[in-house]
Amino acid sequence: TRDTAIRPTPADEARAVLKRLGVADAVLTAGDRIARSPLDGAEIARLADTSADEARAAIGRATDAFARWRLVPAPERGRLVALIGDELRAAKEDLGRLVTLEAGKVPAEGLGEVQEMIDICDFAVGLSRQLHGLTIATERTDHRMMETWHPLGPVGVITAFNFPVAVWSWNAALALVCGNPVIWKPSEKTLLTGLAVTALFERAAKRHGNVPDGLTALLIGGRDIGEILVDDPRVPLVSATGSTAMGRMVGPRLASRFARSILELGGNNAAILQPSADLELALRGIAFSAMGTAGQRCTTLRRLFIHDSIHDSFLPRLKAAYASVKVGDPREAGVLVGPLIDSAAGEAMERALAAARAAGGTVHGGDKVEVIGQGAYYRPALVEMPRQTDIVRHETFAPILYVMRHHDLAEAIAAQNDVPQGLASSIFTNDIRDAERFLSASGSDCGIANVNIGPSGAEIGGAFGGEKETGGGREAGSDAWKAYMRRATNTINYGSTLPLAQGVTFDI
Ligand code: UN1
Repeated sequence: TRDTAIRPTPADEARAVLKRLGVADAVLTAGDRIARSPLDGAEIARLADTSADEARAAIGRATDAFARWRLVPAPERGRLVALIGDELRAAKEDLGRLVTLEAGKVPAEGLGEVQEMIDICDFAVGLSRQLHGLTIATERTDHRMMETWHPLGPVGVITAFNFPVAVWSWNAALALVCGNPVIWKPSEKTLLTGLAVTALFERAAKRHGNVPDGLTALLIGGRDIGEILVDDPRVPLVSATGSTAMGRMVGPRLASRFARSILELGGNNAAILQPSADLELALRGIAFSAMGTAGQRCTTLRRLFIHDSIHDSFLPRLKAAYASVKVGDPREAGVLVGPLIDSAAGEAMERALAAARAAGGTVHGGDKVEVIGQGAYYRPALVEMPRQTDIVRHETFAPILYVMRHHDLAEAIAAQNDVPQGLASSIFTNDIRDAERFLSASGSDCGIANVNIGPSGAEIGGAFGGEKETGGGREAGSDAWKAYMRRATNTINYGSTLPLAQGVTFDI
């Protein structure tokens, strides 16, 4: 369009934004790891990998930083996170734009991701005065029993391309107020946002004035560098977001050295549409959850179960929404669906659609669209499936929504739960029995279960994560902070006798 003709290339724009965010030009030509924009597939920078020795040295510095940071009072640690929040507010526009240029999100979602970072910083600052344990009634006279939460140690954070900065912040904001250093290995596909966030952290640390050297580190590299974090005994917790395949590698290795893990892996999120639903509201909720972020959220809606009685009237409305959504350069006004992260993601989408067709599915949309350069742009696909076949039970990280019919709620809940993943789920209904059934012990088996909103777009105030192959971890709000601390149970005897628990006697 005319609009694109006068626009700078994504690479030029990204370099200008990086400069404003404080990333030195020299860093962008320091090595041969290529950073690309999904908007056109073109190269933005060539970065230097972190060597294995450098990664181990960073873990060493974090270990030293831990010895100091754990002694800093928690609210004073919170002051650092407040300053990170300030820096994020000031840089919101630029960092949001960089998310658009490096991850392909439309501007509202790029900015939304930075807002999510600001929100978790605010949450963590409040938390820095609320890291409290319980006082528990003891069975013994003149005794007191309580629990104390202590800092844990350096936390490894492995993040995915689709939320290149927010997921770091969920982990880092909590870890830092909890007294822990943070060593971050971002996705190889989104290293530039990692560099920008690191520059922003360094400004906040300088303003704080009491931040030990090595409190945070950024590791640039592939799987080998992630493995160093996973295997190093000085790292007691690794929080990893990504594929189930990655989790299968990381989880057992952490377990074998008795380290903790927070795993946020695949999702295969569903919505159940009941006859009593507000269909206008449901249509919007489904459209956003299924097509937003080009289907590349862990929480993206991938399966829709429509009640038989409304199926034939609702489906045409959904098809119309799919046909009208604008796919293109996310910088262009009105575009709601940007590119997939790379051509491999596009090929995976094509393969999934072929498998769906082979299994009896009818595919609407899903065609490749030429936009700029080598960008992997696809129209979102709506796929009518006769039943929940293997491809439906598999997570394809692309905008594909499988639609199926159901006759009653029990059948729909059983189908929704009959997948290996357990992240997010939702029901659209105005019937209180349906809603409560869905939320009950015999309802959705997911970590997130919503009523009258889609499965994606969670606020940070709740604990985020899911069950089964999703990995079981919880991040962000509620009491997720407890995973980043070590709990000590303390029993104090302030009397002059020594009563033993359970009435045991031991007279010497
Ligand atoms: C993810 O896709 O990795 O609920 C996280 C949401 C966002 C986070 C998604 N707040 O969609």
